[in-house]
Amino acid sequence: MTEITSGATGATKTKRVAVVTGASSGIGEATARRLADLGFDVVVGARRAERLRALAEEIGGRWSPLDVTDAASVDRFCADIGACSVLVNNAGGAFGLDRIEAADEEEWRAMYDVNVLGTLRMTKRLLPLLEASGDGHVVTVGSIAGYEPYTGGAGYNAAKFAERAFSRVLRMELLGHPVRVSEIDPGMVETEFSRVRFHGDEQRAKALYRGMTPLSAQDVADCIAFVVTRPAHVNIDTLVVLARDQCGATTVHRRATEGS
Ligand code: 8X3
Repeated sequence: MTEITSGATGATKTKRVAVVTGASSGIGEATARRLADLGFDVVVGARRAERLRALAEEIGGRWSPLDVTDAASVDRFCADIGACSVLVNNAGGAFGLDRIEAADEEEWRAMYDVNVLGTLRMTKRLLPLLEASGDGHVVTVGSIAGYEPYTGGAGYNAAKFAERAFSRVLRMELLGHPVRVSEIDPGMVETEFSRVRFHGDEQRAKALYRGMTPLSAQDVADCIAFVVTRPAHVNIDTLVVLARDQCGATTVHRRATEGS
């Protein structure tokens, strides 16, 4: 537990510090809000400083610019934290949906960098603080894409499979240490995810959710909140969470919509 002084009266309260990456939108933002509601001292990181600043002000948290693909940025961000009980490795994403014959090596590299190496950089840097807290917790946001490959998904699939391997190895290596390791693996969530994947093509991103009800960022944040609020001896290893309309990476029930 971390002793910090907070509140208008300056009273000393015990708050656990939670770091959330990729917190400027989507699952990261929703998670930061949920954890702040639960009484965590939330530290948010992302590249978009203005959105981050507004979020931190709103939730009474701390913020600092963070690019998990840049080791120096990770160092700067982590140097200011002081203490950490929970790390939510949420920063990540998919770039493109090309078949292997047309794969763009730069996109593959970028996916590996943000999803896999970004998670490594943050976890490695914060592990001493997580251990020192006496009840640390690393929560990594993976994906159903880490279980089921799909056509056009190879680069993202590979990154998400790797992230799952990372969590599993970390759990083994930390056995006997006071740090839990959990992965939250969602299916379709309506966030900026698909717009980014399709390079800003709004129509293509929207079409993905046609006739079905995807998860919201809040739905996934609820799962993360559940995982980090279990008693210290309970480790939720893996939580796969899909919309009721989805039962596999590519198996989706769609209702007829106007014009379809
Ligand atoms: C996002 C899920 O199935 O669109 O991580 O790749 S999927």
